[in-house]
Amino acid sequence: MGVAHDSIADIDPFSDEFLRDPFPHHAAMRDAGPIVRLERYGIWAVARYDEVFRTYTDWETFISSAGVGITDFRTSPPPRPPSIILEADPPLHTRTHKILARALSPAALRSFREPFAREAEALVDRLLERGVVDGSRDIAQAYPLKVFPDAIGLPPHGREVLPAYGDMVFNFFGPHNELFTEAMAAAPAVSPAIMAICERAVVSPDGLAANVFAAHDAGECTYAEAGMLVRSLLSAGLDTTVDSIACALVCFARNPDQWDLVRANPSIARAAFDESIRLESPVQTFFRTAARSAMFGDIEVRNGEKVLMFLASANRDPRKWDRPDEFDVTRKTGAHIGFGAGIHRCVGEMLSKLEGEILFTAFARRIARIELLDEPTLRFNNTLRGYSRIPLRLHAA
Ligand code: OVV
Repeated sequence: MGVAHDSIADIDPFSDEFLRDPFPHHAAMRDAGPIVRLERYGIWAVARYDEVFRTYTDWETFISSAGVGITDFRTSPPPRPPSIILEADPPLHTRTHKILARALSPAALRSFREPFAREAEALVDRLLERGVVDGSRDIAQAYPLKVFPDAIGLPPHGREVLPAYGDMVFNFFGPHNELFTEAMAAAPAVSPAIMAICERAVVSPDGLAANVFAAHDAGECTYAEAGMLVRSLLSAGLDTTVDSIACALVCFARNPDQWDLVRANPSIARAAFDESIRLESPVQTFFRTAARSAMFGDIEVRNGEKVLMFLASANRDPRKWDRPDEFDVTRKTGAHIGFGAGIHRCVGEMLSKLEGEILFTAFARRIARIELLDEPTLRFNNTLRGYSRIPLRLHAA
């Protein structure tokens, strides 16, 4: 499984060659030590489960306020105002996280079960009528692009910029390569359009955005901060879920025995969705910046240095997982790091899982087989793993 590298130091985790099949490269980095130096970018990288977990949870040493991409905000200012939750440390992070955690609480999400299920049933009707579909466009994009902006309470107009915005945000965390440049070309058109739909006047009074603006009414943040937090929902919540659903479809198609288990017991649809997130890690990486010296074995990371965390590699570390490369819908996935860990663990996790659960429960009841008609096409991104095309034939149950 391992690939030979003349030198681990030469690895470029943002190259097409790496992104096409990152997993053997992850194994090589894990085997090389608890932390490795990637000379091309002058950064450190952690690829083992324990070290990714440590870097995530020791937020006082490994800070987010200098950016969670390769760029250090302290020396090179970001192209968009920093996120006040993702790119923030306590005490600011503590305050903003509380606001979004409440806006997205299980109680707040409960009311979405019914509309999400209705959309899932209607989608399955349309899919089965056609039989042959593109799982990327017709399922992975179509479903979240409808239910997520509805849940936020976005107006119907303006939503079309959301995919290009996500592409921009997640490519931005990487180096200034072609992926970065191409995605950023959309910024002048997309960024103002995004800001325009983060205004209280345009969102519905009963969506998740309204919950965030209610925190402003309660004196917990300024109006501008509430708008910034709505922007965070739009940045973080759509592409990630699109790619999660795409990855799950590919897992189910490649492992029909596992899909049969879900069909036999649709109540495991949510767990199966989570296992596909462990295996594929739609969010592959994030960076931290050392705010003080830290030791990994006998290697010192110095104040100011960037550390790249390979979530995807932690999720397949054989030091942590039994049969790590196998898709097993009965696996206990609770410890996976696909949603992060510690104070920066995904605040929208429950919303994402609700979308996956409801969509794949509807699939499990009505679709006997998810057949891959041809190799799916990966969509390269500096942070995300997803697919631009998944040719499928869906067989009715
Ligand atoms: C987790 C995440 C990803 C991308 C953007 C943001 C958060 C944000 O807060 O803007």
